[in-house]
Amino acid sequence: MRLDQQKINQVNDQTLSEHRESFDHLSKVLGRKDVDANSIIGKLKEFQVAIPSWALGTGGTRFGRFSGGGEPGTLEDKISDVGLLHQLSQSAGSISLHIPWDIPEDVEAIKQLADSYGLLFDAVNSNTFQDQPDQKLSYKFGSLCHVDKAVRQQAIDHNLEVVKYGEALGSKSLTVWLADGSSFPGQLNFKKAFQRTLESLQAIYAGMPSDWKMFVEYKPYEPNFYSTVIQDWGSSHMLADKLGERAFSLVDLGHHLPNTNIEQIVATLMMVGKLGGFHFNDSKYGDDDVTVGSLKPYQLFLIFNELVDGMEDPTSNNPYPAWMIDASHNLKDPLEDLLQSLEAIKIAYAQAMLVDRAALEEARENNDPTLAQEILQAAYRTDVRPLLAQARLQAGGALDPIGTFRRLNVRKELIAARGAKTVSTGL
Ligand SMILES: [Mn+2]
Repeated sequence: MRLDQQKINQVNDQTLSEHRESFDHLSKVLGRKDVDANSIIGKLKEFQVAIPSWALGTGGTRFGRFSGGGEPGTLEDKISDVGLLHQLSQSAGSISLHIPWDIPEDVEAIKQLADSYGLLFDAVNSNTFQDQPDQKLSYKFGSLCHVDKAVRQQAIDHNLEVVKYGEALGSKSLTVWLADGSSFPGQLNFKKAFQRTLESLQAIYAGMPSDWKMFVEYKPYEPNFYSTVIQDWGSSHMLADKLGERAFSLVDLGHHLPNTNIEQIVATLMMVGKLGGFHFNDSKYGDDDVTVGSLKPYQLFLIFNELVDGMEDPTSNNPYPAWMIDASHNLKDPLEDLLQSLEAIKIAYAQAMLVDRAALEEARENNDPTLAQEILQAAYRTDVRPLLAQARLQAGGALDPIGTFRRLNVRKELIAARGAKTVSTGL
């Protein structure tokens, strides 16, 4: 469904003068610090985050899932939902497909549909963490690391098939996340499993078009509870390094053990030009439990501080990272949760752009941790929301995306069109 632009404008009009007042005030405050609000707005407008095709239904846990109404049942519906998010936020300009959950049957029609919403196809994602109904061999004991060559070949072939779909849609990268590992001590030969994984990834890498990138995602545990073959950024980087210049590590915020210094990982990977992709979420206990920025917004800011530093570093040859939201939308309306996520990501990005980098560097050179903290927190404590709202307004989006989503009764209309009891594929 497409929202009537007039209706978005009408909702915007109700708070427009209030917004203008806040924005003018913030512009003046930033101007006094020699910060040009318009240049930040320009960067915010360019910043686009991919929405994965599995994120549009209500999430759950292995104990249960309580689906909401009006969830998208087809790939077409999912694209339409991402279109809605993009229309409201002007920041969700691409979709990341999961194969085989979302195989496009008519590629041209799917491409046209996405195009009609102004959406591109970002990285495609393979799935060797579960068995499909028609699958010959099982991934119960691993896929790319499996002891049986035939299983490894099946997993390699699947990844290459995913690349084919991606190519047809205009994607330029493959994200590989493996569940491979072991649940019991002694089960797996760590060295052989790593070696076999590398060889399998090399076969996939060799089969990708020459302008494609591969992102190697890591995760410390789950679904295996003793060891994971690609457990951390070190393992991921070793693989990416051996694979070649078009292979990169992918950092997923939730794929770290508690208290890991993720911002340092980001800085280090960007220093060597190997941070290719980034997945956003937040978590208290593990993985992708909750909405981006809902628990640790300061950590998110510190991470963005390094991302901005890496992106602005003229000595770094790191490519522009592929951004994606990768979170389970438990309990909340997934579209509202994604709008909140987009807002949190852009707040952290805008705050990071406010950091006075020259002053920070000087404080570091002078061994002045107090001043360094003052500089960082001055940026973090700036309410940048008027900049985000102004960027959306200029691009034709909503001043208040969630408020507009509710005012226009979008979920109610989706339920009327798709039904009250719908279950979307995914997590
Ligand atoms: Mn991820």
